[in-house]
Amino acid sequence: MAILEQLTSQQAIELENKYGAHNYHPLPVVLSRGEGVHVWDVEGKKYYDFLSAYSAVNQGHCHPKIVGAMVDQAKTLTLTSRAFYNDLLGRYEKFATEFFGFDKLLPMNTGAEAVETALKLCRKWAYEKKGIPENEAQIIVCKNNFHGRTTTIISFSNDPVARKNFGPFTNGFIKIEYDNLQALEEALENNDNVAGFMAEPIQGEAGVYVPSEGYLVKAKALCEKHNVLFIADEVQTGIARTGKLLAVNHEEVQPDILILGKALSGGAYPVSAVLANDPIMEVIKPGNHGSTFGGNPVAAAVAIAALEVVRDEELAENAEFLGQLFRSELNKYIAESNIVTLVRGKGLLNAIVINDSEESETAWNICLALKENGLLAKPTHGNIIRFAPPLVMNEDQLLDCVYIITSTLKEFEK
Ligand code: IF1
Repeated sequence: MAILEQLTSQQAIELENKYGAHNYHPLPVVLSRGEGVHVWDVEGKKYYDFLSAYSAVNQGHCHPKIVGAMVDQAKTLTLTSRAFYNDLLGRYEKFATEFFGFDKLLPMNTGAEAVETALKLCRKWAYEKKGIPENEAQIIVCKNNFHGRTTTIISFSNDPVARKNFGPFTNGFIKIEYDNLQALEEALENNDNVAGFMAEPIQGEAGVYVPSEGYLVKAKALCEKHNVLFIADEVQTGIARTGKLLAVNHEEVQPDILILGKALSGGAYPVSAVLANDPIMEVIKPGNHGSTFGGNPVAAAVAIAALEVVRDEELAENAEFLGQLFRSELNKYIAESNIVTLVRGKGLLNAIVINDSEESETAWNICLALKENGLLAKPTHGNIIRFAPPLVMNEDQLLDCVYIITSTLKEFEK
């Protein structure tokens, strides 16, 4: 511990470089503490966090209620496996199913695991309820999707960096254009073996791409017409991030299968879940699926606390209000800017597009300058910068951040 406390940023970075696999290219900042909307580096410099661990820390860093629930439960019982019952899981399942309006919940740990779970559930439903011939089920997905890193999930990614030399891949996926109802209709009409349609309500990794109004509700209606399950991956968009509890709530759509992760624990612990109603979830029987850690008592206690914070602190309403303010303030700047072409997003999931090529270093350099000025954000695709602060931010802090962002961008105006 003493050695760790004395580490400089440079030393910490060198350790990761030497002993860790190089599967990330982080911004050169080494964080050692977080509280609410702020994080501090090992030298003690304070930053606004405008990534929130990719929307996992919606409730703010080290929220006392969430950490308190975690610590209390960690001192009492951490893991039983599902070979035995524990006294927290059922309570959590009741709370979360009522919170989101589904009959049942299947607990997992990471987002990718929950996506895998949803795909397995969808296929099994298709064979046992819809009557698709064995091994023929197809699931429709969208171009430029991001659903995680497992072999099956990257099988239907179109990001060459995420896929290259990881084959052979899993079959059974049909890829269509996102935000294109005609493409969905054609895919549904041309194939009797479609089990599900899976989409992100806003494409995150693609660059915070918000679909046209009505897309989700019409996609759901098309799925219903063809007896196909509508699977919403709300791992990133869910839990108040976009200004509603779920991003599908903007169009009052109830997915057949809902996938949650990240902020389900407020970023304190890996907690993910798949929710569905009985006619779907009942196809899963003992031995079909599971996880050693999924549904453990610490996860259950943390998730209940994390959802209570979202409800009690009205984080969806705050995200909606601050999101409007953020975009309108940035739009005032963009009207006179040569370096930023637009801001888009919903609630506090937003991105700006930099007026430069996708291959340019400009967005990365802007993020380095933002870091110097006390705000942490990360480019998504080359020239796009995502802005997703914790939802516990207040109006003064948001305006302070708008000032940091616009004054930093001005340094880059040609
Ligand atoms: C990384 C993006 C965010 C997700 C959706 C499932 C998962 C994710 C919609 C898997 C994860 C993360 C993981 C992260 C980068 C990232 C991301 F930039 F790729 F788009 F959040 F903004 N579904 N998204 O967004 O969840 O297994 O990671 O818990 O480092 O790969 P996971």
